[in-house]
Parts: sequence; structure tokens; C-alpha cells
Amino acid sequence: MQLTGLKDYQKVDEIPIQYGTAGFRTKGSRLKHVIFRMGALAAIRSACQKGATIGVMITASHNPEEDNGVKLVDPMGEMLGPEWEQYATEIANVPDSEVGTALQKLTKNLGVTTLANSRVVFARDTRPSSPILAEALEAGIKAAGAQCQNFGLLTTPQLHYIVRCINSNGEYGKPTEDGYFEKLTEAFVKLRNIRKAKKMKKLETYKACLYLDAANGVGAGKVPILQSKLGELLQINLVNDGSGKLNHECGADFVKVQQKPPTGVNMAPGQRWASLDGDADRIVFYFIGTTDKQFHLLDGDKIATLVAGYLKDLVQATGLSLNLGLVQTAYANGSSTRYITDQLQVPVACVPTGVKHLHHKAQEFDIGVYFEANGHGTAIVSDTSYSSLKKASQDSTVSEEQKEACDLLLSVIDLINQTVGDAISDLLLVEMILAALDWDVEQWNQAYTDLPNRQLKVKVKDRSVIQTTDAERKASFPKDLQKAIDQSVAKYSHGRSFVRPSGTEDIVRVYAEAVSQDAADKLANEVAVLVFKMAGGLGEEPKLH
Ligand code: 16G
Ligand code: MG
Repeated sequence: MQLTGLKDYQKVDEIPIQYGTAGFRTKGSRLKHVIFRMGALAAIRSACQKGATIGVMITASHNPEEDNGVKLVDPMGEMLGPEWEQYATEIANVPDSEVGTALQKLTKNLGVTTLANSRVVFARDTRPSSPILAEALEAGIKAAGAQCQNFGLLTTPQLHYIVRCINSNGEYGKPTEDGYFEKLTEAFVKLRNIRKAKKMKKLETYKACLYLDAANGVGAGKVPILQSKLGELLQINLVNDGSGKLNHECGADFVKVQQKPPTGVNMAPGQRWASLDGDADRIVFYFIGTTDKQFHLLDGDKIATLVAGYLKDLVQATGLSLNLGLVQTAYANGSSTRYITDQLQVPVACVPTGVKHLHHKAQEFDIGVYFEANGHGTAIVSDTSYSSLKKASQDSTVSEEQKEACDLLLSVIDLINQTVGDAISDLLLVEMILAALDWDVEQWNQAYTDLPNRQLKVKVKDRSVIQTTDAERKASFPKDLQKAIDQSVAKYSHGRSFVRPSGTEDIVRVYAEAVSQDAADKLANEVAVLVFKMAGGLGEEPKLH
């Protein structure tokens, strides 16, 4: 394949790069050639999907400002399939002189004869390197002979939404940013009006005021649009609105990992706060207790239980037999899993880290709710369940109450971005549920008490020596590591710990939880030392702080 402009997008180094859980992610300065090549690959992917539109998002989410990344979005707004991750890795790493041949070979093997009908849409976040990378992408798409459309600045979930809208011929919504906000806010307004008509107590006590940390990311620019459409229904007070440094001591990842508020914010007890990450696909909530004056985090697990509990009651009210399930990862707090199983009595599955795994598993349910503890998640509804809801909502043999419940559930579904976790959609969903349940943040938090936990990072020579099994809950290599972890865990009441190589950083992650913070810290440290000793640690041995 002849790629015009290839000479402008040559490799800057020979360090191998891999398409991981979040696509390619590294320093923005290393990515121009990778993204140019991904433009061509997206064109091939489109051809393999009978000309369906493929999305490409340029972002490094919660990573520092100098990093960047790229990921491809499949026709229904899903993550790229695993086989194609492999192709992406191969194409990104071939020498400059072999790019054309490698792409040619791939198209031939896949039976692709033309790229002229391929369509690729793309968007970027607010990083300084993003515009130049978007140019590289456009050049790559055009060099492959495909058509493309640049959507400029979007959140990652907005791009996923747009891709699905285009490929469903508008059935999922209008394929524009306006269409996105229209769909979400119309559903939100409708749901709030239904509640108003029912004179829910909450509408008198519900504080429609949210303090939102936008991580100085791409979400910051979108909140005013949301606000303009919601008016008084929800008042959003924006901090880290884009005027500061992206993800610097703020944002969902900082708040979740550090278990503290963004630096510099002034929180009064009882206020409802939330943080987005840099590309607005994650959200966590938090508050200062009115009595204990402590910081409390409402993370992805708390959102998942709130959403699953609400949906379970609603499904029951429809009278339809739809099976609802919840999907988590090993990072889910043990208390949340117990609460879901024992209290909510909703089946729960555990899968490896990474949205694609959760999404895939959630598809096994009629309604699948999935959340990572870090705040990334959504709910998805199978086509047949959606059709039976539509049918029942218009069926004269169905009782009025059940029809109403079907209508309500259909509006809730419209409020949800089913393509991928979406901080803005999740924000509206949580706000709607809290209002519907007449709960403030403290009541929401009381559903269950998180076990204290700690996450640590360990630098090792080669993180791939750590291998895991059982949805990352057990280490299968190095040989005796799991035995040693088990011995440590056994010493702590409610102890649980696991290790896994990060998919986004060159480190091994350690997670531990136990009955007290002190115990969780000690367990995490013990396990970090085990990793350091048994998996080739670099630098100083981890110490307890
Ligand atoms: C990526 C994943 C996220 C996961 C995180 C884990 C997607 C869209 N994003 O950000 O789901 O939690 O990686 O990072 O899949 P880690 O492998 O460095 O722990
Ligand atoms: Mg993100």
C-alpha cells in the first residue's frame, strides 16, 4: 500500500509499543507515527465491517498532561476486538520502510479489496499534543484512501455514542454532540417530571446542587452545555474547569487512589461532590460527613449498587422476567460484593480489569450493570429486553402500573450511554436515582461500609513476569508468589490481596483490603515486598509509610 505522507510520520524511537486495555498510551511525543498508522488500520477495520463507521479517540484519560493515547471504537460503540488489538500492535511496531507492505498484507489476508468506502470518525481531548496527533490521524486515514470526519473536542463516551448513532442509522440517537445532550437531558427532564407528578417527597428536600471537579479535562468544556439544558433541575458548580493543569491533583483517579478530595477545594459537610477523569468516562462521588466530618468516597462500587438496586425494583415493577446482573473486577470492595449478593440478591460476576471484559460479560444478562471500582461503568440492555419493554408499554392487557414501570425503565435506558462508561450520563443517572429514592449522599453511603483498602505500585524489571488467573484474583507466576500472598492474607481479619501487571503503566499493582486501614496498609506493604523480592523489583524495597 502506498501511503502518501508516510515520510512525515516516521518512528521517533525503536521502543516497542503495545495496544493495551486502553489502546496505545505513552508520551504524546512518541505517538505521531503510531496514530498515523492507526488511521490506516481504522480504514481497514471499517472495510472489514462492510463500510461501517469506525471511531478513533485521541486521549490518555487520567494520565499526566504530557502523555497521550489512541483507541479505536467498533461500529456499535464498543472497544476494538482482541484480534484487532494484535493487528494494531503489529502495525504500530513495524519499521517505517515496511508499513506499506504490512498494511497491504493485512488487507489481503482479511480479503479487503478497497478502502474507498471506509469511514472513520475521530475526536480528541484537550491535551497540548492532541491537535497535532489528530492531524497525523487524518493524514493516515486519507493516505489509506478512506473518508473521515473530525469531531474536534469530545469526551471519549461522546465519540462512542456518535459511532453507534451513525451505524444504527440514527436509531440510537442523532450522531452529533447536540444529539447526545438532547437524548440525555430529555430523558432526565422526563424522569424528573414523572417524579414531580407523583409528588415525590424528595423534590422538596432534594438538593439539586452538585459540586463537580472536571479534572481540567475535556469534560470541563461540556458541563456548561449540560447545564444550559438542565436549567434549575440541576445546579452544577464547576471546579478544575480547564483553567488548571490536566489531572494534576484532581480528577476521579486522584480522588479514588488517594482517597482524598482534589487539592485546593473547599468542601463543606453534607455537600455532594463528584470528580470526572480527563476524558470524562469515569466518575466518583464523595462528601464530608455532617457528623463525623470525615471524607467519604462513593466510588464505582457504590454507584453500581445504587444503580443495580434501583433497576432491580423497577424491573420487578414491570412484571417482566428480565434477568439483571452486575459485573465487577477484583478491585471491587469485598463489602460491595457481599451487599450485592446478600442484600440486593443480584447475581454478580467478576472479570479481569478493563472495560471490554466487563462489557462483554454484562452482555450475558438481559440487563447488565457493570462498574469498575475506579468509577468506570454503565448498564446495557439486550435488544430483546428492550423490545419486550416497548411492547409491554403499549400492551392493553398489561396493567397501568406495569405499563408505567415499563415507560419509566425505557426513559432510564435513554439516560444511559450503553456504549461505554460515561461520566456525564452516570452523573445524571445517580442524580435521578438519589432524587427518586429521596436519599442524600449520606444515606446512599450507608448502604454498606467499605472495607479499608490500599493500592500500591511496585517497579520491577519486567512486569510481564507476573501472570494471573481467576479474573486476576490469583497469581499463577512467579511460582510461589500466590502461596506467599495467601500466607500474608491469612494473618489479617477480612484480608484480601492480589497483584497484577498494569496495562497502562510500567509497574505491578498491589491491592489489599482488611478490617482496618492500618491492617490494609500493612498487608499491602507485605505483598508489595513479596512482589519486589520474587518478581525482580527495581530501586528500593517498598516500605510502610
Ligand atoms: C484503562 C481501562 C480501565 C482500567 C484501567 C486499568 C478502558 C477503557 N480503560 O484505563 O478500564 O481500569 O486501564 O489500568 O478499558 P491499569 O491496568 O494501569 O491498572
Ligand atoms: Mg478515562
